[in-house]
Amino acid sequence: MDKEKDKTIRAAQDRATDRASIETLEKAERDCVTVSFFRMDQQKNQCGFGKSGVCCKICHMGPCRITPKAPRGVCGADADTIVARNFLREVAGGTAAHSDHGRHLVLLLKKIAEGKGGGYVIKDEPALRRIAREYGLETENVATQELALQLADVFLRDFTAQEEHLETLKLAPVKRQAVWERAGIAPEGIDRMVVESMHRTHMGVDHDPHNILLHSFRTALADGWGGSRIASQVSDIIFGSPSPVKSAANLGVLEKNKVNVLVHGHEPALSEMLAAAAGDPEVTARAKEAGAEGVNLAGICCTANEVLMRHGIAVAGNFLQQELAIVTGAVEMMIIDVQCCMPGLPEVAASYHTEIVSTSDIAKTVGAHHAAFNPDDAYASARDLLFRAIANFKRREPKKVFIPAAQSPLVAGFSVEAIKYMLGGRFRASFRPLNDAIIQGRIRGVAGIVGCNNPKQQLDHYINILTKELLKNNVLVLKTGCAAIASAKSGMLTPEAALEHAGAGLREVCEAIGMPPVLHMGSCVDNSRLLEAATEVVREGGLGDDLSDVPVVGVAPEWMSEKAVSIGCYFVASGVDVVLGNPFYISGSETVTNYLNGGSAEAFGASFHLHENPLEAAEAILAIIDRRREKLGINKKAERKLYDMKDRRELDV
Ligand code: SF4
Ligand code: MSK
Repeated sequence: MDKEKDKTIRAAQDRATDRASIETLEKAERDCVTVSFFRMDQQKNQCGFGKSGVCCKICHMGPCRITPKAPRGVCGADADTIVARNFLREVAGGTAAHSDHGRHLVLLLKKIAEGKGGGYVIKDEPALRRIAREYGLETENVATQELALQLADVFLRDFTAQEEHLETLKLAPVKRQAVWERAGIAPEGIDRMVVESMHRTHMGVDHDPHNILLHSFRTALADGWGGSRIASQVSDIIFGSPSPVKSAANLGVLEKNKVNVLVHGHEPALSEMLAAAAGDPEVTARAKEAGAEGVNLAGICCTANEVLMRHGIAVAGNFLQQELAIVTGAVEMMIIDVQCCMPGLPEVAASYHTEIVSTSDIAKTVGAHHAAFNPDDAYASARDLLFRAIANFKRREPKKVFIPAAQSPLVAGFSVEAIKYMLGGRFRASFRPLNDAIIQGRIRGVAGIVGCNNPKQQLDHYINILTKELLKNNVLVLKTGCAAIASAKSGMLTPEAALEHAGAGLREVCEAIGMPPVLHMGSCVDNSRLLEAATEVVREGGLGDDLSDVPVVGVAPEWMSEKAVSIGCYFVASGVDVVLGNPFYISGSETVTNYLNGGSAEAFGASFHLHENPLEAAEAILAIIDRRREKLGINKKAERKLYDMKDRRELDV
């Protein structure tokens, strides 16, 4: 594309914020390689009907587009029905993705329990027993394998239940469970919710926008409290519960003298084995024979978050950096599993020596080498992939290599258990100190900032501006997914960041505990950990008895995927307001827009709020937090006074 001729084409600095991305974007331009940022330009003037949600192609009398002159589709559906149906289909897509990920892990847990787990074992037995107790299973004198089998069966029933509500819903505050019952949105089996979504949105079925939207929330609950929660819990049982770990993030973690292998996607099963195999002496020896110093394993997107949280493996980048990593010319292999792996990867890789390897039979990519991952012999599969990457090292072309220097140190690994331990120590592990800090006003509230990047926005810009503004205002920030990686790249995931960016109260808490003011809680499915943390706050007491009471807000600043739509919906249905940095495709229906952006508060105590400017978003978030504090009667400035001897005498103590 000719920048001189087309003034709408943005410079690299306008597309990204971090040095590494800017430098590799410039290299992509020099190398004449097309990445998502440039394809975004090619897609300019995106369809207005699609953006407003009024395009329907659910049946073959259509596609129909609603306009003032044609206010109904061929079947008679109006904008409200069409927009609501499209929205529900997005939620169903997101729920299906998270939950199928969870299902794969439950099936692996079952195999381990039956003694057929290949190289996998239960790494975190205390987590198994704790979680089993949460679901009411008897754990005393029950052998590990037996308990794992029973728990796997509980989880599998949550997928297949036809008439019973999800067991996992019982982990929510009792008052919230009653809200769901009252609204008629307590979900039955996860699979049933997704199937019912597809049924209801088939031509000629559910046409009432409110009824459709209620099912959107019901389906999303089957994700957040069901499939995603199960995925996080089973990952902890099999691979170990995360605890604080140091590492680094950004493209600078690639190493010039090593065979660079990137894991990308979401499912941790293979990447866990790759993490183990990367340290195998035979692998290192093979790398040395090939002229490298060893193998450097790093990650992209949420597979990165999974191996970061549990092993401290470095993160090469977030969603929009997946192609930029290849543009460095220094990646021997990118191993992809499911979700968020761009189909454009092989085309970018064709300009370099990188091999893209797909590993899941449900996620093949044209132009990638497919090496189906065999969980029965996972370690061998992992080693074979590393050997293949090593063999590719000789094809690296030094003149095409440019590894940006930028990388930032980070601390990640904040599971709910780890936060409890951090706050209270081994013998008093609890959320009490956090609740007290919120009640006293040292921490004004909590924001969960989650989600992706989107080339419609400048990479990481909104996320980082918003995060800094919230920290300045004493808001503790919890993060997952690519938003967490954005913070990692900008150096916000270190305890030192508190000294620089946090307001006085938050800084005091962070310094006392030695924690970063931004806590990385994991991957996209780990958004369920945010709900778990909020539930712990409710249980601890003093901040209301429902999630809609707690001064907490969810934010999806640069989101792009259907999973984010589902996440937003399960936050709102759980009583947590959600601020979006870019809009849903709903503007074509006032009914749908009004319900999602306000009306839902009547039933759930929370709704969506659209703010495309990060500073306006910060203001809105603080206003929501303050409203909740006001309701709790704790919205007073903390009076903190250090007493001198005169004061003490006056107090007569
Ligand atoms: Fe058109 Fe109705 Fe068919 Fe949709 S379902 S494509 S609005 S006729
Ligand atoms: S990877 S869903 S781009 S957060 Fe979970 Fe990142 Fe969004 Fe994918």
